[in-house]
Amino acid sequence: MPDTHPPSCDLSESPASAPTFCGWVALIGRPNVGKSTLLNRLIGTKVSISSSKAQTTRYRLNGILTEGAYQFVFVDTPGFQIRYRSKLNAQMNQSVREALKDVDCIVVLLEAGKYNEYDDNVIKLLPQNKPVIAVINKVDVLPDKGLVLPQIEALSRRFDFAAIIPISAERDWQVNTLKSTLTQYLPESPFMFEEDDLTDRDDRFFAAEFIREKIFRLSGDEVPYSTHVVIDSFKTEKTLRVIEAKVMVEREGQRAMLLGHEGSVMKRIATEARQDMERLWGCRVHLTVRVLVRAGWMNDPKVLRQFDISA
Ligand SMILES: Nc1nc2c(ncn2[C@@H]2O[C@H](COP(=O)(O)OP(=O)(O)OP(=O)(O)O)[C@@H](O)[C@H]2O)c(=O)[nH]1
Ligand SMILES: [Mg+2]
Repeated sequence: MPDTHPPSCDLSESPASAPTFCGWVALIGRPNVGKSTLLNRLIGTKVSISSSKAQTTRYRLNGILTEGAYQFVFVDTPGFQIRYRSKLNAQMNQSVREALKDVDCIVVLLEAGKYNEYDDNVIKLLPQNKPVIAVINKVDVLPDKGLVLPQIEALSRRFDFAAIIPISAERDWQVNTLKSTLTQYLPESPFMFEEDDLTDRDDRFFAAEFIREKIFRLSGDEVPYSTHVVIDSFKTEKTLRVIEAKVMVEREGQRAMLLGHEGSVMKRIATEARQDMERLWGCRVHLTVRVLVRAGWMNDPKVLRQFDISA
């Protein structure tokens, strides 16, 4: 049989296609403004951990969204603050500064009805040579959305923002407006990731992060800041993942608090973390978590390196 396909139908050749746009967008702001909640909302899946406690995010995390001709790579960053100083905090701030260097556009998050010195320090970090969009998040907490207008007015005097957009990440209000505003700042470029990629992090990272999120959500005010999660073993079987993790704490008292009465707190942490992993991966997970005391890990550079805290 002669080949009757015209040359233009040869699928091995890449067709002359419409242009694509792909770029990096950093999400920055003081602790607790809703950066990670917004990242999850933008990409439509929970990849970044969030809690009502400040400084939940410790590591940069890229969340990828591909829609039509556009691919956004959102960079979630730790909350920027300079009041509490430890080596860990210094590393977290450094990762915010680094994130600003290589992106095409910056989204700085603020909170509706609030503005303080922490926000001021973030605005001081902003470069003049990149588009910066101010997002006023948590507008749902205002008794009347119109109350955000004076804040928009005041913000526009602090910095030359490309746009100022009020949103509610939690209620999914105006997040699409933000997304379509951002499309104009993505440069024309081939996609850098596969169209169905959600993040650049691997499954071990999410296992550790989901445990850390539950520690932030379910244990007392101080304990989460003294903990670090390490994945000791991660095995993938057909429909099951078997994960062994340990949580480092600074003191024996913190270990007792994390375990709770007859291990009840730790049990809940492990159960909820496992459920999140099962949702993300769509398979069963068997998770065991130990709690160990390792005094001084937060300020010991050797230990920080060993734990790959800046990864
Ligand atoms: N009411 C309301 N709460 C929100 C909204 N977005 C986020 N939050 C809450 O704000 C808290 C902090 O959210 P995160 O997403 O962890 O904030 P973050 O900026 O990533 O915080 P760090 O990682 O600690 O810097 C959580 O309790 C969220 O549920 C919103 O639109 N409205
Ligand atoms: Mg966060």
